[in-house]
Amino acid sequence: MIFRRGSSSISLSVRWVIGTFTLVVTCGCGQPTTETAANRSAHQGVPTSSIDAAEQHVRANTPDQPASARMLLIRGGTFLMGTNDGMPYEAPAHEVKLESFWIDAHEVTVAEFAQFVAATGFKTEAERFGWSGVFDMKNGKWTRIDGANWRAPEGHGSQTIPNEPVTQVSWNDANEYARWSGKRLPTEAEWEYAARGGLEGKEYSWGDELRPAGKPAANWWQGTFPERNTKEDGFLMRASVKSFKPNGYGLYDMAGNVWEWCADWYADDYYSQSPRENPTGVVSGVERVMRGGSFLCAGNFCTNYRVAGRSHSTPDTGLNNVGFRCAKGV
Ligand SMILES: [Ca+2]
Ligand SMILES: [Ca+2]
Repeated sequence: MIFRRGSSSISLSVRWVIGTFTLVVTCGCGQPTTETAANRSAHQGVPTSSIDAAEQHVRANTPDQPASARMLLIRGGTFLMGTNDGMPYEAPAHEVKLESFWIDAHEVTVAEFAQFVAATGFKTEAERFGWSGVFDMKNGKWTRIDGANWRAPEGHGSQTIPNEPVTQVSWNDANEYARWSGKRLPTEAEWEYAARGGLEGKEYSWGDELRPAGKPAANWWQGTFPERNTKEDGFLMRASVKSFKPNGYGLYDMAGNVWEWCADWYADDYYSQSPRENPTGVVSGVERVMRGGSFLCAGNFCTNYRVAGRSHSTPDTGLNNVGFRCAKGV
């Protein structure tokens, strides 16, 4: 299925990637998809002192952070990235060594993104295009919806709550937020290292059991996708951040809730060629990495709430199940 985004030639293609339902939105209208002069101007002079102050309350790799802590320090180390027991593009499992870095304890929320917009006047790509991709729960397919954007992720009349993860933000939009807040997007390797939470070779960010103690430990799709969602975890769609227990590093929703953009360009075969130390993805590409799965990931379908799960989409894609969190060097 292909649509075209923009006045006459914008493309939104829906396609199946083995085991993964990926909606790819490609801007074909010639509009700039990177930072505009107006946005650059809007970012000048924005203080980052609030971010610095928040970090002072943060301790390293402990799960008992106060609610006000925004970033956690992940101490560098070596880990086994990927898996040999999953999809071909998740292999080979390979050793990666990372420097220490900071990462947001939870997905960027609607309230946090609203602060960015209020300070800068930023317009997301979905707002500029006038539409975005929404998963039609009734018909079980991705659909172009006019008026869908971060304020109304499912289109006109839909709503958000302040503490849910912001969605309908493209990779380009996420980068603008990160730059404004004095942060950056995490690399894919940083994201997976953080998601594993200090565990080695586990299937999920909390261990090997999908339902530890008999209950879902994250916001994913229970039931048969896309026909039936039993809502065993309590949520049909997005959940407020911190609705489930954090992983061993104190990070919330590293599995499910919403997909999270990473800095890297995506390549199926990257793991067979990536450097051992601080990998940052292939040099160029057409799609950016997304990690963690979302409320749409189901056991009968993609299981991308697994810690090794990977997906990807073009940098101007906006969807109602894709958000992000930020990272920062030490
Ligand atoms: Ca759910
Ligand atoms: Ca997530």
